[in-house]
Amino acid sequence: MNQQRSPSLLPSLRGELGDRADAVRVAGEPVSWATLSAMANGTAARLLGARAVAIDARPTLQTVIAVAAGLAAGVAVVPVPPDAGPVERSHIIRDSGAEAVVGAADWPDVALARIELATDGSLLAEPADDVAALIVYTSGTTGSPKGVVLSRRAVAAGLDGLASAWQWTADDTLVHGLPLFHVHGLVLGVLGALRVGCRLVHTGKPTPAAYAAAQGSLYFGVPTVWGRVCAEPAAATALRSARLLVSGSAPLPVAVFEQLRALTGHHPVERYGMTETLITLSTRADGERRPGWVGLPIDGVRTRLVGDDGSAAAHDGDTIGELHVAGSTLFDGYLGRPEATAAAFDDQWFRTGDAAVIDADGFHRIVGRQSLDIIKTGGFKVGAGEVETALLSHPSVLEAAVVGAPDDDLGQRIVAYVVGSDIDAAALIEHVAATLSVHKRPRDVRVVDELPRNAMGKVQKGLLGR
Ligand code: MCA
Ligand code: AMP
Repeated sequence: MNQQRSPSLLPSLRGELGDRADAVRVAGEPVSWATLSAMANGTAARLLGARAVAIDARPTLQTVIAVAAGLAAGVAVVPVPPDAGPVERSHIIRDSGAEAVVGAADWPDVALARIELATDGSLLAEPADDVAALIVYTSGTTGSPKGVVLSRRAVAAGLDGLASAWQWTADDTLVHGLPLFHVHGLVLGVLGALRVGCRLVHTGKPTPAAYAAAQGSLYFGVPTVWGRVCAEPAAATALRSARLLVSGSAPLPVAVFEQLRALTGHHPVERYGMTETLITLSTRADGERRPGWVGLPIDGVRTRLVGDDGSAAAHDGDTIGELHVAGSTLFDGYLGRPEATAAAFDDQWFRTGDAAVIDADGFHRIVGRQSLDIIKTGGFKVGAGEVETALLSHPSVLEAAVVGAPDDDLGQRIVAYVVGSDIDAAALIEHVAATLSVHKRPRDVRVVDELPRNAMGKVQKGLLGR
């Protein structure tokens, strides 16, 4: 399958697959490939030569056109979360070096040139493979989010590997409603459809009712979405006619896997990845789908398991090691942070920070994160450090420690332990939502007299009740 792929990143937008009416539909708004291509290329002509452009990544057709425009121009696209508060937004815009905003953006505090979407234009030359396609911001344990530079080559390789694993073809109709500022919703969920040449229905929000109504063949969701689908059996049973249900971005609880199987008749495919590596592991459409396991490396990816002492951990299904990945889907580095990039690699191997096991058949299971300071909530990665910094910027907070607590719906929910005076929990939650973004807000605030610290003064998060 790979050998037959076009050298273009998005053949559907270069007229290589003919045209398709209603090819892309976002929140009810349809567009054909020909119109999308004309608008994207017309807009691209206004971007040529820019280093990077920002996009207010709302779940709209305009976002898809703006992203396609950046790609057509060979200008790195920086998707900004639409709910980002001023601190997070200005960090992303400054750090990325974005020189303009493409399309509508309600950012009163941002002094960047605005580039309107064009209504028409002709095809520009295909940019080279090694040009950056996207700069996606991702949280670490401490500090502000880092810009992950993803090349066109990595995006193409990652999508081709998934097309092969999932038998994803132009005959599919892909349905999802995931955010357009992360790899899952944007790279897999939009660029994937445009590369494979299948129809895309983006439901605006990933609600069970919208998934049921869309009548797709291929569905993407994070575990929170799948848990909510199962909680509405009428919606779940409507997915029986689908071909493949895919889960990723966080561990799919075995109970949700079993409920999905019972209600939809499908064993969901589970896949694993990171912003930095794109998707590296997946169960396959034509292979075993084992609850709790994320399968095998996709084409072009290699993995290894490294024990605490740096030696290779056994592939016996039990021995836990840190998962390292290498191959064609990896990012180019963290923008402007050579030390952080160097620290993330051991030679060609990217250290994922995830603990995993591999069995004798090469099947992988993700056991958890190595750091307590990375929280996955609703499929969003949030660094404890950035939330603590936001909390400490509130005048009533003297000390703060943030942890992830198990949550049936979100996987983990953000819990903040704070020391201070006259603490109003609701106001603190709102403060984080407005400063960073809504999904980074704590769901619980617990006021304590002091934080547990070791002799060095470091907070012992393991001792904080969950
Ligand atoms: C609540 N709301 C607020 C506040 N509190 N608004 C302003 N201020 C507040 N303090 C509003 C929200 O805006 C929203 O409104 C509504 O309340 C619900 O918010 P919330 O409860 O936070 O959302 P949710 O319904 O619980 O969201 C669940 C979700 C979401 C839809 C599953 O977590 C989600 O979209 N997750 C996907 C994450 C993802 O794509 N991750 C990929 C990254 P309204 O509804 O009106 O807007 S990982 C990745 O890319 C790697 C490579 C991978 O492996 O895939
Ligand atoms: P992000 O940086 O937002 O791309 O999130 C990447 C992280 O999400 C990984 O390092 C894992 O911790 C987690 N993750 C993604 N997919 C899965 C999965 N299928 N199972 C368990 N964890 C996952």
